[in-house]
Amino acid sequence: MLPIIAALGLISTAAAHGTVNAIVVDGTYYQGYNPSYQYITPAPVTVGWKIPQDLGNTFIPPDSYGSPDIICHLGATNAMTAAATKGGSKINLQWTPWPVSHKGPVIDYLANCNGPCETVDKASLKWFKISAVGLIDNSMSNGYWATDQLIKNNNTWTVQIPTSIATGNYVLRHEIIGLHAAGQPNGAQNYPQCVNLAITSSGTDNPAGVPATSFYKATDPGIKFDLYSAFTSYTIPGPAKYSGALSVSQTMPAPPAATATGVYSV
Ligand SMILES: *[C@@H]1O[C@H](CO)[C@@H](O)[C@H](O)[C@H]1NC(C)=O
Ligand SMILES: [Cu+2]
Repeated sequence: MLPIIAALGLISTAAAHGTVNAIVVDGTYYQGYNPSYQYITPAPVTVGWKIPQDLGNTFIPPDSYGSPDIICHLGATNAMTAAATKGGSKINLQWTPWPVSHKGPVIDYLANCNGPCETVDKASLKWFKISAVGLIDNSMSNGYWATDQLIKNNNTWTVQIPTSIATGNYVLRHEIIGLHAAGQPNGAQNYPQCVNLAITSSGTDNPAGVPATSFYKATDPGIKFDLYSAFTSYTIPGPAKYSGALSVSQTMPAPPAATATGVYSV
């Protein structure tokens, strides 16, 4: 029996991180990507960027912040379709159960593909920040963080598409940074997840963005951060938020009203 328990222990440790399972756009459900889909023929068509190398359910550490892996996670390749959305749409991102220990900020960026996101070169994407929530208060030990709020709401985070941006095909880069080991050098754990959105909007802004490989440095105060120290504030890393960013209150999501057709569903 013991070896089996030990093996299970290893599996649950490896599975202790997470990925975005699905997104719900204005009530319509779209399956996300799962690394196991590489074994399915024909390959499932998802709005989530493909991360077949992420079978270990891992994270991107600070010494990879200059690598293309920070863009949309480990070895990510383009999603094969997009979810139709509008300026002002609310998007719920459903994570696999997030570990309570992995406290940290939840950050969202958009990048205009200036063409189809299904074929865009990810290195060419310039991102602008549309949402960033970090430490909310000190109501629990080691702080009450965006991740605690996400866990409370069925492991779901809601982001709203700015109404002021121009119509276009965009990639949404949604990210959790786990700070549970971030007091150590190279200890922060970034979990970026990307989905394609075809956004119809009455806005005209094309916010200037920056490549994801320039977002963070290992020494940023929000990256090298001791979660177990007596902190009272937290500085969210990365570029400043776009002026047209909308803030949305995080609530328990309603069940999806419909499932998207033409894309993979489990
Ligand atoms: C809660 O999350 C589970 C797992 O992701 C999902 O199947 C379920 O639909 C979610 N519930 C709501 C109300 O969104
Ligand atoms: Cu983990």
